Amino acid sequence: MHCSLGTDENKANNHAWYKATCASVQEHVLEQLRKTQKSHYFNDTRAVHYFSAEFLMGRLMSNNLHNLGLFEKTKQALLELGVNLTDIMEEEPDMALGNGGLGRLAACFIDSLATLDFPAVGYGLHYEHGLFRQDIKNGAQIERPDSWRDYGNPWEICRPESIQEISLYGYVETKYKDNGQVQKEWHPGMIVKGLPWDIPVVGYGGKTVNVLRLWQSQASNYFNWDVFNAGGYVDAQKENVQAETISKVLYPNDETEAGKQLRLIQQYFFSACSLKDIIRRYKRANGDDWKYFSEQVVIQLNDTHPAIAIPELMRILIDRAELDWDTAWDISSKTFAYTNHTLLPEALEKWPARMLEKILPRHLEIIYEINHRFMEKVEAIWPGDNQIKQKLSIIEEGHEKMVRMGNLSVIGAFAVNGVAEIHSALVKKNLFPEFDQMWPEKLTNVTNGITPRRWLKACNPRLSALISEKIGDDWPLHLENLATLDKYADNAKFQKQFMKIKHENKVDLAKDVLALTGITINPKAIFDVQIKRLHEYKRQHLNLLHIMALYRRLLENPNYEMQPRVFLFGAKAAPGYKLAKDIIYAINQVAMRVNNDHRLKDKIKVVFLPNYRVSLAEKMIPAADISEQISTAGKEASGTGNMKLSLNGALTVGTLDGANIEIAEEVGDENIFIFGLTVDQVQQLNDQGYNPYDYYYKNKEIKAVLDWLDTDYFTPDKPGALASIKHSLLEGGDPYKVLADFESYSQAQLKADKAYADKSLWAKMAILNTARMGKFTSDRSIQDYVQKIWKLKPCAVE
Ligand code: Z16
Repeated sequence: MHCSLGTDENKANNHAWYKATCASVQEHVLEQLRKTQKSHYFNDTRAVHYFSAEFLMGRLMSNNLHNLGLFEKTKQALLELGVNLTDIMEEEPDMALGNGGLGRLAACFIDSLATLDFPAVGYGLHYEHGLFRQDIKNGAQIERPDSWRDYGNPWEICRPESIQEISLYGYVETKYKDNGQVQKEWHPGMIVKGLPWDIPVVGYGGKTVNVLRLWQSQASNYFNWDVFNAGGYVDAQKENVQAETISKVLYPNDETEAGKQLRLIQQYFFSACSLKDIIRRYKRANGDDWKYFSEQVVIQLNDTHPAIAIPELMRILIDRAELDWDTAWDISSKTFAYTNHTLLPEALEKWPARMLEKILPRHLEIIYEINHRFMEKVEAIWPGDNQIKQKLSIIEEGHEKMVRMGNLSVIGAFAVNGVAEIHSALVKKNLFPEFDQMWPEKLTNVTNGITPRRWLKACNPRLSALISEKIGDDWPLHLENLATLDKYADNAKFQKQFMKIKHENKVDLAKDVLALTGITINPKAIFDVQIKRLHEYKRQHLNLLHIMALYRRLLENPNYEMQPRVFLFGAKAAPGYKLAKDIIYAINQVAMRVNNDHRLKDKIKVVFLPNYRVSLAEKMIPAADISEQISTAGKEASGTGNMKLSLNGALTVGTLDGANIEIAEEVGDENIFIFGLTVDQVQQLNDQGYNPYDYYYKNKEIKAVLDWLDTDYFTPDKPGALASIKHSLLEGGDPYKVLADFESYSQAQLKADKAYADKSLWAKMAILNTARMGKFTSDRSIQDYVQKIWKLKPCAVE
């Protein structure tokens, strides 16, 4: 505090203590960072470069302290100074540089890479504003900017010595070399600077410290000189604004983003800066010889967002290094691997060819050439089959020519993976079947995982202590050891200890809920949690309809038997997603009615916690009894919240979708509440023609709750304010089969209710969930990537 803040402890507030503690911790971090970089340099190791438009890091203090093994010491030291570590950790803003699962997955993966001593760099964007802050006003979502760096970020290091410059716009000149060969030269219309900020990534055990390198865009003063000298001072400033807009804000859509120029520029900006950075480092070790590039460098594309890196590397190899096409393609296609995170057709990225031509004219040429050569391959396998050519082409011909980034990624990568068994099977069967036929080894699966350091050790200290007491303290590194807890599942004393901890966590959350919403909840009730982005396919409205059905049952029969239950929601809706916002509004309006209806005698409470984010997840997950994982089968690629909740002893009510299937395999069918249509049954229903009205007329409860939405019961003075939900489920055709799954969902909930009534049974099931989550450590995911795709060797750090 004295040396880095110039503040005296007598006048320090919590924020000053937070900053001072960071400064102290950072000294340890930076010393290990230096040693790590030295070791990687002298061992000249192959490294993975994880390209991701999103890294949802959350807070770093607690994680860094745990991973350095300094948590208890720091807590004690601060206590001696009269300061509470838990309080000052609340001062840290979340680094919310991501939307949801995809961004948080990237954060878990870099934690595991450092923990396992693999040389790795995360590359992304240094957004000035991360995902919007969500306020709830009169039940509706309001978005406000997230300003996570307003008071500085004590963890990040600015690296002006590693600035890169990248080009945009302009035109391509065709030239001829002395030997008659064509040489292309891109004359850019604009140059933008990329300034890297490094966030140290501390592995568990505190040995390896890798970096997350995030690029901030800046105007290039070099380029603006011309304009400036011509007297165009104001115009030059305009261009500065444009350049600095690139890294201003994270796009808040997690599944769709239609044709936004700035988004494409963001993607190219960080991909091109990162590639230049990699090439600079490669050349420092290997000179101008490209022969070893793909032996030293592997680049993982986190979805298609950075797929423009493929033509960018080709451009560098051909136009700059002057390699021939085949040599360049050989290098490039041995460098890139691609992870697919969704099958939703509206989420598969496509860019108008016209837009690419304007912003990246040379890249569009290269994409056409990649496609041309690929089409020859297709012709050789399926001679004369134009339908297959149309389907596999990178270029979609139509009203407007589009570039399909998914096809480009599969063609340009040596490996393509889905994120859970079922998802990868569907990627092969439905999304890319012909590609799978062409390259039977290319498509594969790596099931997602989560870091047990953040998602158990740091967020649930009580349960962590109990586990360590029973099975030793190496489970954060060897999560499969949790299986040893199996033998305590029937032990009455252990059950009591386990459930006492769950209760204490619920008491803590109840305090937070009261402080955040003014709603009082009973820690003895079932805490039923649905936390994830708001999406029709995730079916928060199925949960809501079931809550309304319970409400009706209780009104019709005041003696209706059920365990008291608190339904907790956390969800942000994309700002332009009308129905998602309507569902948030509906949850809040139902909550208002239910929570104030004394006839219910607190049997049901509904809580929507505003501004769901990583740090809020860390409070909700340890307190959850039930985990809602209720997506329409075939739609959720994996899910990762499902793993976090189950690891913390929550029982899943879920469909056979994504990683739920693998969770069920691990915990056993008797320790999970599975319901609903399977992927095949959804398909069948679609084939035979699905009519939601059948369910509306057949099931009285469904009809009653849907009609209820049409009244003003939940929206006094605003009749019909919730009608859009009913409309989407009836006239809208119910694309996500909410009504078809309602009955089965309701029965699964009934089973869960009955199970909770049996304290010992519930405790046993909860313990077995925790005990059987070993598979879902992100360390296992990373080992799978290393073996199947990256082929890395660990590199020890002193
Ligand atoms: C995202 O978070 C995901 C998919 C996607 O296309 C875009 C975003 Cl921002 C999610 C999947 O929906 C989820 O099932 C999966 O667990 C997660 O990515 C990580 O793979």
